[in-house]
Amino acid sequence: MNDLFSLKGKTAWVTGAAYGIGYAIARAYAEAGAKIVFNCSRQETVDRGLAAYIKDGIEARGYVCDVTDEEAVKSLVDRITEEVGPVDILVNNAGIIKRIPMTEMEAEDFRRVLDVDLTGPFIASKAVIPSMIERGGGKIINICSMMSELGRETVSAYASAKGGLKMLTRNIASEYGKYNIQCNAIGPGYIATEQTAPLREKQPDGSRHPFDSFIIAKTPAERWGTPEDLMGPALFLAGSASDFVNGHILYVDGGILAYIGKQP
Ligand code: NAP
Ligand code: GCO
Repeated sequence: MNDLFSLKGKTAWVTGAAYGIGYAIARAYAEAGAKIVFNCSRQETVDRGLAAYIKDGIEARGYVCDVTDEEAVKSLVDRITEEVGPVDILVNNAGIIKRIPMTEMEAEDFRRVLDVDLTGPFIASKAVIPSMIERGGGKIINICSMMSELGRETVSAYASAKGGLKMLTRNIASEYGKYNIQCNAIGPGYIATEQTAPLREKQPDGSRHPFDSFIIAKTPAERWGTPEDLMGPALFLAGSASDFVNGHILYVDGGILAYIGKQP
């Protein structure tokens, strides 16, 4: 049974895994025996991530590479293959959000969010699938969102991207399942990371941010998630335990999507 969750001998590439959700997922994979590689668009973030991995006793390789740059991603995959080994597990975690009311949002900003959060996973997946086919299979895990299912004010670009990522997940599963490639997604709820820090900032009087209180009322677990809450689900989708799971969006949200919300 332990082999169902073992990643011994596997190479896992987690995009954007310098901290936050990606880092927690990479840590879970390392503890399950995988070799870890990650990339960020900035050297300082890669350096920050490498320092964290070293502190946690994890051997990881970090590379500067913007997931929206197809030539750079292709070169990165060649470099990973040469320096570490062919990618067995890809986690499309790198992502950005811009919280702007839609009618005030520049088209360029909308396009950038779509480019990072949707085209990036397309580019990275396209870069690793041929080698996975040659080697008899692989795992692709996309990091979706509550916004793959729900909208809210100011996140039109992000919701459009994450909704699209849900369907890209299903399409990769459909197109490449016959090659023993499983493509699934994790849909985290509201997780306490740098990306959501603005939504949790204490008010000047020390009270909770209104959005913080809102999420607590919308979550049956009555708490924000932590990156560590995603480690088990991510490990399940990366190992042989999920070999017959394909095109699935696994929501890890404390019950938000099941719940109408607490009466104010
Ligand atoms: P985060 O703390 O903002 O970290 C994002 C990471 O992605 C950083 O390492 C960043 O490094 C990297 N990145 C951003 N743009 C990139 C690019 N173009 N190329 C390569 N790397 C890039 O994010 P997080 O909260 O951990 O979220 C990780 C993923 O989970 C995202 O896809 C997010 O949409 C999703 N998610 C988050 C939550 C949540 O509540 N936090 C919930 C659901 C889904 P650089 O800036 O140096 O590139
Ligand atoms: C927001 C948040 C969310 C979370 C996450 C929820 O502004 O609503 O940033 O989008 O990041 O995606 O699942």
